[in-house]
Amino acid sequence: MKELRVSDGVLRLVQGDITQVRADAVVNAANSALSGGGGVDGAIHRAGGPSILRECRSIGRCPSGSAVVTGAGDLPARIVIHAVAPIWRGGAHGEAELLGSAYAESFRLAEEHASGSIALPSLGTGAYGYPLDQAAPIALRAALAHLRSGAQPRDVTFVLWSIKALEAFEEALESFTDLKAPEKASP
Ligand code: AR6
Repeated sequence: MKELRVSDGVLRLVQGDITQVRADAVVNAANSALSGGGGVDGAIHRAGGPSILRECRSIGRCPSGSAVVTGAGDLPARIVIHAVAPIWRGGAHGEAELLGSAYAESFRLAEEHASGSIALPSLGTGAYGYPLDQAAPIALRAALAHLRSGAQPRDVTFVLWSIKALEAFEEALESFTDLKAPEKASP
Protein backbone atom coordinates (compact mmCIF):
# COMPACT_ATOMS: atom_id res chain seq x y z
CA MET A 1 0.00 0.00 0.00
CA LYS A 2 1.14 3.49 -0.76
CA GLU A 3 -0.25 6.55 0.99
CA LEU A 4 0.24 10.20 0.14
CA ARG A 5 -1.00 13.22 2.05
CA VAL A 6 -2.34 15.94 -0.25
CA SER A 7 -3.36 19.17 1.49
CA ASP A 8 -5.61 17.90 4.31
CA GLY A 9 -6.61 14.83 2.31
CA VAL A 10 -5.16 11.41 1.60
CA LEU A 11 -4.51 9.45 -1.59
CA ARG A 12 -4.03 5.70 -1.23
CA LEU A 13 -3.02 2.98 -3.69
CA VAL A 14 -3.98 -0.55 -2.63
CA GLN A 15 -4.18 -3.89 -4.37
CA GLY A 16 -7.48 -5.76 -3.98
CA ASP A 17 -11.13 -6.21 -4.83
CA ILE A 18 -13.12 -2.98 -4.84
CA THR A 19 -16.25 -4.71 -3.51
CA GLN A 20 -14.38 -5.51 -0.28
CA VAL A 21 -13.37 -1.92 0.45
CA ARG A 22 -15.38 0.25 2.83
CA ALA A 23 -15.95 3.77 1.48
CA ASP A 24 -18.91 6.16 1.29
CA ALA A 25 -18.76 6.13 -2.52
CA VAL A 26 -17.59 3.22 -4.69
CA VAL A 27 -16.90 3.82 -8.37
CA ASN A 28 -17.98 1.22 -10.93
CA ALA A 29 -16.35 0.76 -14.36
CA ALA A 30 -19.67 0.75 -16.22
CA ASN A 31 -20.79 0.79 -19.86
CA SER A 32 -22.99 3.43 -21.53
CA ALA A 33 -26.04 1.17 -21.39
CA LEU A 34 -25.58 0.74 -17.60
CA SER A 35 -26.43 -2.90 -18.28
CA GLY A 36 -23.84 -4.63 -16.09
CA GLY A 37 -21.02 -6.75 -17.47
CA GLY A 38 -17.74 -8.35 -16.43
CA GLY A 39 -14.76 -7.05 -14.46
CA VAL A 40 -15.53 -4.43 -11.83
CA ASP A 41 -19.11 -4.09 -13.10
CA GLY A 42 -19.83 -7.81 -12.65
CA ALA A 43 -18.22 -7.85 -9.20
CA ILE A 44 -20.20 -4.79 -8.02
CA HIS A 45 -23.57 -6.11 -9.22
CA ARG A 46 -22.87 -9.58 -7.74
CA ALA A 47 -21.83 -8.22 -4.36
CA GLY A 48 -24.36 -5.36 -4.26
CA GLY A 49 -27.43 -7.33 -5.32
CA PRO A 50 -30.22 -6.65 -7.84
CA SER A 51 -31.33 -3.23 -6.55
CA ILE A 52 -28.34 -1.57 -8.26
CA LEU A 53 -29.25 -2.91 -11.71
CA ARG A 54 -32.89 -1.93 -11.16
CA GLU A 55 -31.80 1.65 -10.47
CA CYS A 56 -29.45 1.59 -13.48
CA ARG A 57 -32.37 0.54 -15.70
CA SER A 58 -34.49 3.41 -14.48
CA ILE A 59 -31.67 5.87 -15.23
CA GLY A 60 -31.21 4.46 -18.74
CA ARG A 61 -27.90 5.50 -20.29
CA CYS A 62 -24.71 7.34 -19.46
CA PRO A 63 -22.34 8.69 -22.13
CA SER A 64 -18.65 7.86 -22.19
CA GLY A 65 -16.70 10.35 -20.04
CA SER A 66 -19.59 10.80 -17.62
CA ALA A 67 -21.06 9.09 -14.55
CA VAL A 68 -24.35 8.48 -12.71
CA VAL A 69 -25.23 7.58 -9.11
CA THR A 70 -27.26 4.73 -7.61
CA GLY A 71 -27.61 3.30 -4.13
CA ALA A 72 -25.08 0.66 -3.08
CA GLY A 73 -27.40 -2.27 -2.28
CA ASP A 74 -25.56 -4.75 -0.04
CA LEU A 75 -22.12 -3.18 -0.57
CA PRO A 76 -20.42 -1.55 2.44
CA ALA A 77 -20.92 1.87 0.82
CA ARG A 78 -23.63 4.55 0.62
CA ILE A 79 -23.58 5.09 -3.14
CA VAL A 80 -22.19 3.56 -6.32
CA ILE A 81 -20.93 5.98 -8.97
CA HIS A 82 -21.17 4.31 -12.39
CA ALA A 83 -18.45 5.93 -14.50
CA VAL A 84 -18.03 5.16 -18.20
CA ALA A 85 -14.49 5.13 -19.61
CA PRO A 86 -13.83 5.38 -23.36
CA ILE A 87 -13.19 2.26 -25.41
CA TRP A 88 -9.52 2.45 -26.44
CA ARG A 89 -9.20 3.05 -30.19
CA GLY A 90 -5.50 3.90 -30.44
CA GLY A 91 -5.44 7.13 -28.43
CA ALA A 92 -6.32 9.68 -31.14
CA HIS A 93 -10.07 9.64 -30.52
CA GLY A 94 -10.28 11.81 -27.43
CA GLU A 95 -9.67 8.88 -25.09
CA ALA A 96 -7.49 10.84 -22.65
CA GLU A 97 -10.05 13.66 -22.27
CA LEU A 98 -12.90 11.18 -21.84
CA LEU A 99 -11.02 9.15 -19.23
CA GLY A 100 -10.07 12.31 -17.30
CA SER A 101 -13.65 13.47 -17.47
CA ALA A 102 -15.01 10.12 -16.18
CA TYR A 103 -12.80 10.55 -13.09
CA ALA A 104 -13.61 14.26 -12.64
CA GLU A 105 -17.35 13.52 -12.84
CA SER A 106 -16.94 10.73 -10.29
CA PHE A 107 -15.30 13.10 -7.80
CA ARG A 108 -17.92 15.77 -8.48
CA LEU A 109 -20.80 13.35 -7.86
CA ALA A 110 -19.13 12.01 -4.70
CA GLU A 111 -19.01 15.57 -3.35
CA GLU A 112 -22.59 16.27 -4.42
CA HIS A 113 -23.65 13.23 -2.35
CA ALA A 114 -21.65 14.34 0.69
CA SER A 115 -19.20 11.43 0.59
CA GLY A 116 -16.24 11.60 2.95
CA SER A 117 -14.39 8.78 1.20
CA ILE A 118 -14.27 7.29 -2.28
CA ALA A 119 -12.86 4.04 -3.69
CA LEU A 120 -12.07 3.82 -7.40
CA PRO A 121 -10.86 1.11 -9.78
CA SER A 122 -8.58 1.79 -12.74
CA LEU A 123 -11.31 2.79 -15.22
CA GLY A 124 -10.98 1.64 -18.81
CA THR A 125 -7.98 -0.64 -18.39
CA GLY A 126 -9.81 -3.98 -18.57
CA ALA A 127 -12.38 -4.82 -21.24
CA TYR A 128 -12.06 -1.34 -22.73
CA GLY A 129 -8.33 -1.83 -23.42
CA TYR A 130 -6.87 1.49 -22.20
CA PRO A 131 -3.10 0.93 -21.73
CA LEU A 132 -2.32 0.96 -18.00
CA ASP A 133 0.82 3.09 -18.30
CA GLN A 134 -1.22 5.82 -20.04
CA ALA A 135 -4.33 5.49 -17.89
CA ALA A 136 -2.55 5.63 -14.51
CA PRO A 137 -1.25 9.24 -14.80
CA ILE A 138 -4.69 10.42 -15.97
CA ALA A 139 -6.37 8.77 -12.99
CA LEU A 140 -3.83 10.18 -10.54
CA ARG A 141 -3.88 13.69 -12.01
CA ALA A 142 -7.66 13.76 -11.59
CA ALA A 143 -7.36 12.58 -7.99
CA LEU A 144 -4.63 15.10 -7.14
CA ALA A 145 -6.57 17.95 -8.76
CA HIS A 146 -9.61 16.95 -6.73
CA LEU A 147 -7.70 16.75 -3.44
CA ARG A 148 -5.92 20.05 -4.07
CA SER A 149 -9.28 21.74 -4.78
CA GLY A 150 -10.21 21.19 -1.13
CA ALA A 151 -13.53 19.53 -2.06
CA GLN A 152 -15.04 16.45 -0.41
CA PRO A 153 -14.29 13.53 -0.34
CA ARG A 154 -10.91 14.05 1.34
CA ASP A 155 -10.16 10.31 1.44
CA VAL A 156 -9.37 8.77 -1.98
CA THR A 157 -8.39 5.12 -2.51
CA PHE A 158 -7.54 3.49 -5.82
CA VAL A 159 -8.23 -0.24 -5.50
CA LEU A 160 -6.11 -2.03 -8.09
CA TRP A 161 -6.83 -5.60 -8.99
CA SER A 162 -3.43 -6.79 -10.20
CA ILE A 163 0.12 -6.20 -9.02
CA LYS A 164 0.78 -4.89 -12.55
CA ALA A 165 -1.87 -2.21 -12.12
CA LEU A 166 -0.60 -1.30 -8.64
CA GLU A 167 2.94 -0.95 -10.01
CA ALA A 168 1.75 1.18 -12.95
CA PHE A 169 0.00 3.55 -10.53
CA GLU A 170 3.01 3.65 -8.17
CA GLU A 171 5.36 4.42 -11.06
CA ALA A 172 3.07 7.15 -12.40
CA LEU A 173 2.85 8.74 -8.96
CA GLU A 174 6.62 8.67 -8.55
CA SER A 175 7.08 10.28 -11.97
CA PHE A 176 5.16 13.41 -10.95
CA THR A 177 7.70 16.10 -10.26
CA ASP A 178 5.22 18.59 -8.86
CA LEU A 179 4.67 16.69 -5.62
CA LYS A 180 6.03 18.94 -2.90
CA ALA A 181 7.83 17.61 0.16
CA PRO A 182 4.75 17.34 2.45
CA GLU A 183 3.03 15.34 -0.27
CA LYS A 184 5.92 12.90 -0.76
CA ALA A 185 4.82 9.30 -1.03
CA SER A 186 5.79 7.06 1.86
CA PRO A 187 6.59 3.38 1.14
N1 AR6 B 1 -11.82 -4.74 -8.07
C1 AR6 B 1 -10.94 -3.83 -8.57
N2 AR6 B 1 -10.49 -3.84 -9.83
C2 AR6 B 1 -10.95 -4.81 -10.66
C3 AR6 B 1 -11.89 -5.79 -10.23
C4 AR6 B 1 -12.32 -5.73 -8.86
N3 AR6 B 1 -13.19 -6.61 -8.36
N4 AR6 B 1 -12.15 -6.61 -11.28
C5 AR6 B 1 -11.42 -6.16 -12.33
N5 AR6 B 1 -10.69 -5.08 -11.96
P1 AR6 B 1 -13.02 -3.50 -16.36
P2 AR6 B 1 -13.32 -1.22 -18.22
C6 AR6 B 1 -9.76 -4.23 -12.77
O1 AR6 B 1 -13.02 -4.45 -17.47
O2 AR6 B 1 -12.03 -1.50 -18.87
C7 AR6 B 1 -17.50 -4.32 -18.13
O3 AR6 B 1 -17.98 -5.46 -18.77
C8 AR6 B 1 -9.32 -4.78 -14.11
O4 AR6 B 1 -8.20 -5.62 -13.94
O5 AR6 B 1 -13.83 -3.81 -15.15
O6 AR6 B 1 -13.68 0.22 -17.88
C9 AR6 B 1 -18.46 -3.14 -18.20
O7 AR6 B 1 -19.82 -3.56 -18.21
C10 AR6 B 1 -8.98 -3.50 -14.87
O8 AR6 B 1 -7.66 -3.07 -14.60
O9 AR6 B 1 -13.56 -2.02 -16.83
C11 AR6 B 1 -18.07 -2.46 -19.47
O10 AR6 B 1 -18.73 -3.02 -20.59
C12 AR6 B 1 -9.93 -2.46 -14.29
O11 AR6 B 1 -10.45 -3.02 -13.09
C13 AR6 B 1 -16.59 -2.69 -19.57
O12 AR6 B 1 -16.33 -3.88 -18.82
C14 AR6 B 1 -11.08 -2.08 -15.21
O13 AR6 B 1 -11.51 -3.22 -15.92
C15 AR6 B 1 -15.79 -1.57 -18.94
O14 AR6 B 1 -14.43 -1.79 -19.17
